[in-house]
Amino acid sequence: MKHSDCAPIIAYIGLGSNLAKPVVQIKSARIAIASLAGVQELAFSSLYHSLPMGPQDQPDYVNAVMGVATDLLPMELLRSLQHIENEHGRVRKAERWGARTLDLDILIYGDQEIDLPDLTVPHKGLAERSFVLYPLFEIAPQLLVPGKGPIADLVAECPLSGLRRLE
Ligand code: ROI
Repeated sequence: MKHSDCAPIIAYIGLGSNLAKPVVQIKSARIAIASLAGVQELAFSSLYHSLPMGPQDQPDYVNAVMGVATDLLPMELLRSLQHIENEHGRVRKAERWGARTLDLDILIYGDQEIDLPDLTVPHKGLAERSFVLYPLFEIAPQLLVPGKGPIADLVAECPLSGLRRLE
């Protein structure tokens, strides 16, 4: 759906997977996101290998960040991303921070700070998560993270914690 006559918003989406061939999941999700009506891909980071944050008895992750221009409202974008997660066999388990085939998070939505029951933007864990910050910095080195400041400053304060680029 297109909202009013507003210019498209630049948004950044975090992608993560640690089940069922994570690289395949991430590449397939990229195509699905770019195919959404009202979403246009602007940039896609390298793929990164990362150690699990949270419970350690789960496989390592593959992470990436995608930049898009979108006409979708934040909740429309969220619902579309959740639909793609479900199509990729995502099963929501009771365990917090467990393994997942595909996780799609809205990291940034223009310059907006959003605090809704189902959606917090910028993403809550952004500043502490190397697997989000470094790929985001790769594709948007000049970004100002709403409420938090320049991405370069956040990266400088965030240890790599085992993150490495794939390929
Ligand atoms: N850990 C890593 N390395 N990458 C993720 O994408 C990721 N996603 C999560 C939790 C379970 C917090 N840990 C993660 O949701």
